[in-house]
Order: sequence, then C-alpha cells, then structure tokens
Amino acid sequence: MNNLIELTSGDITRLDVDAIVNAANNSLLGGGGVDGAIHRAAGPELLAECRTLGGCETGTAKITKGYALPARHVIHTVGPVWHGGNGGEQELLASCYRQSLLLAKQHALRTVAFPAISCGVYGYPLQAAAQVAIRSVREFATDPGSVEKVYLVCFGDEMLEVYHGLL
Ligand code: AR6
Repeated sequence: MNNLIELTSGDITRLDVDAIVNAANNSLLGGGGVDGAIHRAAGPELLAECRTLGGCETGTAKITKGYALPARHVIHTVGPVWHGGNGGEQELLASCYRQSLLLAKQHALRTVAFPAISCGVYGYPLQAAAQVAIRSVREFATDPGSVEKVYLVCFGDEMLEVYHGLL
C-alpha cells in the first residue's frame, strides 16, 4: 500500500506499463495536450478503435489497446472542465480516477500511469487536482485484486513539486 503510488516525470507515451490513462474529451476522437501526444505515438489504429466506442461521458472511462505505444492499453477518461469548483468538478475528477482503476482491475492490469487529468486545457487548479488524484487512488487501491502500482506522471517541475508536497 505504501509503495502504491510512484511519481514520475516526463512524457507518458514513453512508459512501458499495462495501461496509460488519456485525458480525453467526450468524443474520444483526439485533441491536443496529452490526448494528441498519445494518438500520435499510438498511430492511426487507436483512432479507428476509438471511433467504435461512441464517445465517453465526463467522469467515466473506456479502454482500448495501446497499438504502437509501449503501454499495452489506453484507458480514456474525460475530466471535468473547471468552472470555479461549484459545478461538481471534484466529484467528477475523483470519478475519472476511480472508473479508470476499476477498468484496470476488470482487465487484470497491474501497472497504470495517469497524467494530471483536467490540469491542462480544462483548467483544473493543480494543487486541488493533485489532492483528488492521490485520495482517489489510495481509496480505490484498498480493494482486493486492484492494481499494484500507480504512476502519477508529472509534466513539468511545478507539478512534481505539488505532488511531492502532498505525498
Ligand atoms: N505526458 C504527460 N503529461 C502530459 C503530456 C505528456 N506527453 N502532455 C501534456 N501533459 P491536457 P485536460 C499534461 O490539456 O486538461 C485535449 O485536447 C499537461 O501538462 O492534455 O484534461 C483533450 O482532447 C496537463 O498537466 O488535458 C480534451 O479536449 C495534463 O497532461 C482536453 O485536452 C492534462 O492536460 C482535455 O483537457
């Protein structure tokens, strides 16, 4: 349990894990940020599979193969857009982490890496989002049979400092 969460820095598309999580949008048809990076690195087959999924509601998650990525799977989740914090953002963000880890468990995946969902284009404040991420991961991982290792991927020094401070 103490070794459940590991901080790592850099590009999530380089990680050799059972699944990387994508901070996607409701269409699941690609975008900028980490979503764009994942689609570029995985190749066009990822988009082809995403087209079959019928989109994804905010706070939920869907799984695909990883194609050209070192990761075996991609778990696509859609974080909330930050509107000041009174629009249920915290619960939706927590749900992203929970639903992603639930999918990982259902597919018997052991290692999962998350970017900071909603912390880019969607504008969620980093400190608040990091608290939700850590709490949600710790709560879920007490479930028997769930993932063994969760990597929280820090893209930039500021994020690394925030996560370090909280852990
Ligand atoms: N590896 C790890 N983290 C990354 C990478 C990378 N290669 N690239 C960016 N980040 P964002 P959101 C970090 O904007 O806020 C897309 O267009 C980044 O620094 O990718 O959930 C989707 O299609 C930030 O901390 O996702 C949606 O429309 C975090 O990943 C929308 O953006 C998330 O930033 C989703 O917005």
